[in-house]
Amino acid sequence: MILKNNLLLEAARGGPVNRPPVWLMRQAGRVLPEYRAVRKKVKNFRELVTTPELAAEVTIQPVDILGVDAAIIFSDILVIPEAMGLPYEMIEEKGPVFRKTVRGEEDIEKLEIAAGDNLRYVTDAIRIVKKELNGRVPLIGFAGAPWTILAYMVEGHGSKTFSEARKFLYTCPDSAHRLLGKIAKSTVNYLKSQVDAGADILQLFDSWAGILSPAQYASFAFPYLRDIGKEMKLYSPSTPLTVFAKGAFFSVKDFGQTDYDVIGLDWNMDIGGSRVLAGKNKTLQGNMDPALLYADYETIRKETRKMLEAFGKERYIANLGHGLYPDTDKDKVKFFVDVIKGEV
Ligand code: 1CP
Repeated sequence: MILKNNLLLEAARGGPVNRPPVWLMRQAGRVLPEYRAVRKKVKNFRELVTTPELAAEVTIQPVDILGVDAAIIFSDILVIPEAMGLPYEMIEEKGPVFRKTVRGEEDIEKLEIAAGDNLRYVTDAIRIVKKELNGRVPLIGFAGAPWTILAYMVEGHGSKTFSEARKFLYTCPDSAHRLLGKIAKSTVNYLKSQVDAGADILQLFDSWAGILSPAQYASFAFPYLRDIGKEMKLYSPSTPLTVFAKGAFFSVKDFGQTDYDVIGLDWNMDIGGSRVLAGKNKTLQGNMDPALLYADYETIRKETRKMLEAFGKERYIANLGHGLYPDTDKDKVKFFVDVIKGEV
């Protein structure tokens, strides 16, 4: 299907664009009253994620309401641990909790390699979204990076330090590699099924990249992401790939040598320096501090224009440096998008 708004894919491939595309991490969610209304109709987060019609509805909301240049499929990175045999619960205001965690070799042995069909509810939602969008904007598919998924599987819940997960890397390195290998295989199966269902571009979220040392990242995180990139490029050369390794400024140069087309930056990273590290053939995505959106309109305009200037028009996708905070004013989110589009 021909896309009416192809800005995101053009920018990802390094083609000419008349302005940078914009979308926002966590654009579907509690900032939108329309999302909260749908969320109220279901028992919990999982029901929303596993009901394709509802997941599709909240995926499209930000395209209609905020005017962003892409939709991202409404799901969570934690559907992979669940498909491998570790179900999660999403506790309101707190985040995910796993009843069972990975403690050692025996637990890893029991985990399954997820195949596309365990996650049919996601691919069904993708098919509905693609049909309903009818080519208006591209659809982003996604998955968590193996290290970030391991962190939740071992720790069992969110954490500022993930010290249990980091302990696991030092105390059971061989088991960690076995687990990472299983997660990576599951992730490739899952991403392939998303492409088959119609995802136009894929993003890997390594949200906890920045808590590893460069050496640990080079051993336990980077190679798995690199290989996922390689496999996905072979599987679908026309599907652009994005990697977002939050906090891992030390990884930008290495990702510049991989099959990823787009490198996501958070607001700790220097824009000019990252361009040099990533190299000419990569597109950068990011990187506004989501806390800017608590400021007054004039400050939002000024800081956003500064960001646009620093990145330049070429090979750039405007976004935040991490997900929107749920208590952000929706009008300010829309204003940020409109400044980028040159409309205000
Ligand atoms: O209904 C609700 O309010 C629950 C909040 C919520 C939402 C809306 C969670 C719980 N997940 C999501 C959806 C989600 N998660 C999307 C949807 C698409 C969109 O961006 O609009 C995406 C891409 C994710 C990915 C995700 N989940 C990441 C990677 C990105 C990031 O934020 O770093 C991570 C780390 C998660 C785990 C997760 N899910 C939810 C929470 C609160 C958390 C973080 C928990 C923690 O602090 O460790």
